[in-house]
Amino acid sequence: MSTSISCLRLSLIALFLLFLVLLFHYTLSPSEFFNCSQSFSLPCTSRKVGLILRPQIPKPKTHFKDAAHHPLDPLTIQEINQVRSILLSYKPLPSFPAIHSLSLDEPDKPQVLDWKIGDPLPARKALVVALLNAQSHLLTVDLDLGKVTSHEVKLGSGYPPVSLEDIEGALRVALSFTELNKSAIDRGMKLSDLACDTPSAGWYGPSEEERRVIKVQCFSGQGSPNFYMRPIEGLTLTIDIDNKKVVKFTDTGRGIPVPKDKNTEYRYGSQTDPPPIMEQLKPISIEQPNGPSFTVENGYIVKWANWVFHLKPDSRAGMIISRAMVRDSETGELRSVMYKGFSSELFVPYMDPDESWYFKTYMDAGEYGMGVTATSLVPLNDCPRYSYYMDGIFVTSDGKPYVQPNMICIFERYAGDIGWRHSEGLISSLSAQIRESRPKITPVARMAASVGNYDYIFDWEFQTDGLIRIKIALSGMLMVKGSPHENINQVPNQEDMTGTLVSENVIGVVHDHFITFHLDMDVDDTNNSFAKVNLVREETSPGESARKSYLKAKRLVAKTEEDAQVKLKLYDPSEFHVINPSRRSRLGNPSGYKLVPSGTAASLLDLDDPPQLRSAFTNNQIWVTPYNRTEQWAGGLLTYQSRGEDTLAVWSARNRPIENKDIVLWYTLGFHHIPCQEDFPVMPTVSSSFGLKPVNFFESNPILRIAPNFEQDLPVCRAAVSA
Ligand SMILES: *[C@@H]1O[C@H](CO)[C@@H](O)[C@H](O)[C@H]1NC(C)=O
Ligand SMILES: *[C@@H]1O[C@H](CO)[C@@H](O)[C@H](O)[C@H]1NC(C)=O
Ligand SMILES: *[C@@H]1O[C@H](CO)[C@@H](O)[C@H](O)[C@H]1NC(C)=O
Ligand SMILES: *[C@@H]1O[C@H](CO)[C@@H](O)[C@H](O)[C@H]1NC(C)=O
Ligand SMILES: [Cu+2]
Repeated sequence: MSTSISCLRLSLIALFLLFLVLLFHYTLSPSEFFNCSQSFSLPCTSRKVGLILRPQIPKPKTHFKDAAHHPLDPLTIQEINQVRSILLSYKPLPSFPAIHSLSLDEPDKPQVLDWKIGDPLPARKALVVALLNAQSHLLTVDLDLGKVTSHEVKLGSGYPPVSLEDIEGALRVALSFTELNKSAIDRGMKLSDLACDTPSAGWYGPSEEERRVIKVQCFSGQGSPNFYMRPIEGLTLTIDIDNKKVVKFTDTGRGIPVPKDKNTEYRYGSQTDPPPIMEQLKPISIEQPNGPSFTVENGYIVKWANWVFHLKPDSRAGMIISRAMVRDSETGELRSVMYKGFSSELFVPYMDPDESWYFKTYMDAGEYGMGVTATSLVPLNDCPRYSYYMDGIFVTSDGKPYVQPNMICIFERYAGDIGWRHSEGLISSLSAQIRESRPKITPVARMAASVGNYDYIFDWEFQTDGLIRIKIALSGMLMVKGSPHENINQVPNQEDMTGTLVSENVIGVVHDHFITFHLDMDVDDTNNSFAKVNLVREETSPGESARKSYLKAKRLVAKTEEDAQVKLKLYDPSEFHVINPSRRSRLGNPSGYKLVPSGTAASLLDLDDPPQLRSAFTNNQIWVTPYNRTEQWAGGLLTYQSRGEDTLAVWSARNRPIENKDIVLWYTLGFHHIPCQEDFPVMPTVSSSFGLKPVNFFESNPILRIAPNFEQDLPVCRAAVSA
């Protein structure tokens, strides 16, 4: 939601970066899995095998010797260093630019598709987005040739994501600005009491063009780490990032008290109030005495049951899933489902036109980066025992690599759910009672980005029946507004507020979250079509039937991009299939995967509102474009202060043919958020998910013959009374 890094967090991050130079890595190797009990008739106690009481401490591992094994593997530390040295001696740049993004320039799709294990890797290339003298440079560095092979100065609107240096610089400018000091003192605070964050400025017309600007807003950082609940309302600085100057200072809201720190603490170890009045839970965890069933090979290839996919961290998207393939359980054939899937952009507009609020219309991936803000996951709480942790390798603005440890976790989920079931026996004519049921066990790849106050948890989950579920959960802190009111009976117009009073003097402002996914589906091959299967009501003629009406499924294959711009409608429903017209089942149905939407909030802003122009990719929930390797980021490559010239909506307006072509499906999952008191001082997670589900892809239920769970197969692990 908001995106901001406090002074506090900054110093933490600085410390963190120092740490990262040490290049620690944590993994869990198979040898570390303790055998629960070899003969499953015995319960496994900690006395017997030491399983329970052994803390799971991930082991540090260096990445210095990492090498790429797959065409899509992210750049290694050595490769990043090599890019840096090539750029250092690259003459056309008068000095070393600020690196805002440096990542693998993926080989062309046909090269990746043709590549087989054992083949030499296609040329390793880096795509660098850099800033020099306030101009964006796009450079391709070929590591095999050892040189820059393309160099473009980007004119037009938009800048790359802000760097940590930009944020630090802006905060330094703000904190040395005398007016801010004066405002703090006038409010009875010291400058050193403040925690400030740096919301992106959006784009609101000519006064903010031709220079990179960022806002600075401050909170009370005293007495509680949860400064987000303690805004100094109405105090906003606009900073010119490159010229390091305050270009605007507004200080309204002197009459609004800074909310108190009472009840804002959220750390377990710092609670002074008694624990909640509820029965305590007994210990619960799932046991995997033989370790999990997935493997991670060569760093980034995940294999589990019938699935194989490439999973990698990305500074901007967070996680990227590539080459997702499912094995046909009948034929053994490994079949392509999706070439690439990732969260391409987020849009988080706040609904308050006030001077200190109108600009809060974040595009978190392009303005900050979902990967760089995804810090280490917490074992046993963010991810269960037996998780495998993957590190991100990213780049600082001076072009040096650093490691984001434990950024992604992979684990198997068994939440007691059912994979399929049926029972018979109520009708006496059947001789035997039948009760057939299968457990649903899935692998999950997870990361959690803390973009300032808000936390976004992304899960990619794969099922044996071929379904892929993508889940987003929101947590963290609300972005709140200071208010003179302590109770709604003091509010003049309490039925018509821009938010909810969530604590004394604290309003949780209404806002939306939209997460737009790039889903390059390759169902069985690259050439696919998009079909809307529309449910339409048919009326019977008089006397024809006892029924007056029924539904028919009418299939419409989209010819061009416009046919595939979809606004979801409850009373005019459709299914959305990506089909391969040349691959047919034995019954003649085209092989397909359908998008199963949910969490269907749509943006209600005026289409000409500047934030909506920039985030026009949320004008529809579904779009389909022909594959184009440069069209990856729904809000444009250069999103910061963009004016909406390079969005998915602009690309789609070309109305290119999309039938029986390599196509990309785009889906936006939305949330409206009207805050409530339970969201204070930290929000319990709210989640929503969508599915990619096989339709006529398999000949029949692909998990018909999998075995059920039997008591004797499942060990029971008991915590010992004493170790
Ligand atoms: C677990 O059991 C396997 C197979 O019986 C054995 O090879 C392995 O050494 C055991 N591991 C531990 C940690 O006891
Ligand atoms: C803020 O103002 C106070 C009072 O004028 C002064 O003592 C202090 O040095 C100032 N701090 C900064 C960082 O300018
Ligand atoms: C995909 O279709 C195009 C024509 O639209 C054709 O030229 C191409 O060979 C097809 N590719 C595959 C892999 O079938
Ligand atoms: C690919 O996308 C870029 C950016 O939208 C565009 O300039 C280019 O014309 C596109 N190429 C094709 C073949 O559509
Ligand atoms: Cu929210």
